[in-house]
Amino acid sequence: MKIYYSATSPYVRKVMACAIIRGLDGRIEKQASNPHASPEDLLADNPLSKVPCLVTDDGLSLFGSQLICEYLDSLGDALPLFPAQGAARWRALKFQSLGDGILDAAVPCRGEQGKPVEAARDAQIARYKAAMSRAVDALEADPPHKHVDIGSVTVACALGYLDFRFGSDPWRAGHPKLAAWYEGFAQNKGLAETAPV
Ligand SMILES: N[C@@H](CCC(=O)N[C@@H](CS)C(=O)NCC(=O)O)C(=O)O
Repeated sequence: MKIYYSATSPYVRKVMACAIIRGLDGRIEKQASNPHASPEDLLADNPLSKVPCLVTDDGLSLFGSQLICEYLDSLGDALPLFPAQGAARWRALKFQSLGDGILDAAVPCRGEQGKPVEAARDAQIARYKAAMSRAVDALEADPPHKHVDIGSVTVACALGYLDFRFGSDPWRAGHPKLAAWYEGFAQNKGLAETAPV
């Protein structure tokens, strides 16, 4: 396995801590990467240009520390870090969300603090839009299935949010397969009843 790695990323740290705890770190090759420079190799595996990104021995690229940690939990026979069920599972996942939530605020906050005000705002908006655009391109190349699972539901919610908040910058142009998938999938009761207004 290979991980796109930044020594100061707390999300990378979380993944590597889990790998070490479960005795898997020896199976992971570290590739130093600066996600803010959007290097081609990282973009090829993660259109969001973020680290950590893990490429499995099967060639599957996984990004988002929660997903990567869950994948690592499926390997080997050490005790799992994701309790299988019951109160222990929900308590562990709740704390994972809380810890990640702190980082989701702290990491961009730290990044913005070092920049001049206007330049920081414009550069950050451009960067966010580029990540959204690459992610929509990736979904057009490989749209979700009609099957309802946590992945297709999350993608539909994300596209609905783009309609809701970025309607003047429509994502459907140039993405006909994804648009067709979304039109059908958005009819699902759970999506229809939760559409933002
Ligand atoms: N939700 C992601 C967040 C990853 C993340 O934001 N990583 C930072 C490094 S600490 C990054 O790659 N930033 C680049 C960017 O936001 O453009 C995770 O849990 O892995």
